[in-house]
Amino acid sequence: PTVAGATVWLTGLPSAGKTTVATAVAARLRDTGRRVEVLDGDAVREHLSAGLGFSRADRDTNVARIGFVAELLARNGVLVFAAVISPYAAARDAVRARHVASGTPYLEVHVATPVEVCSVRDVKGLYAKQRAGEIAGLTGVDDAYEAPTAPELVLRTESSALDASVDAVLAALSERGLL
Ligand code: GGZ
Repeated sequence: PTVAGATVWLTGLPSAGKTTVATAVAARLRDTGRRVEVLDGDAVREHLSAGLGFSRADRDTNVARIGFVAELLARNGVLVFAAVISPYAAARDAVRARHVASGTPYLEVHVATPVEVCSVRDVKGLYAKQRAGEIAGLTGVDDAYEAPTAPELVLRTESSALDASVDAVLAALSERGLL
């Protein structure tokens, strides 16, 4: 039988650590010979979602597109790590429903780094730009973030090391027989 794929959907604020965790988990799994793909919101916005902005409608479209691709890959044996802010619960739930409909394993991971920590990390300088009035509608500051209510896993990156977060994701997959 073909190996089971899965989608691991990492949601959280800008600079929460979604991409860092996704990339690190993917690297570990590639070393074991698994087929792995990372779908990063920021990268997808240069290609599949080029031209989309940060209105609710555009964010929902972006999330739906990434969810569509993730399900295709996961259904075909790939372990997919989607690192996407995905601020709206309804859009995330639709992605989950698409996976459930095809019997494709789906894990939602809330990268729950508080905004106070994210804004100090400020990897891309967005929080500083928002404070300076150069951008508006920054998720978690002056735009919505609807935290997941029933994620399979919550990561507290402000108090645990990257390795511990990676191990937690791997354990969640392993518990479900997906590794
Ligand atoms: C949120 C923004 C914004 C605003 C630009 N709000 O950390 P980054 O910088 O490199 O990646 C973020 C990316 C968000 O893309 P997503 O596809 O993950 O978002 S969503 O799920 O909401 O569609 C961030 C950058 O775009 N960025 N302006 N106002 N993030």
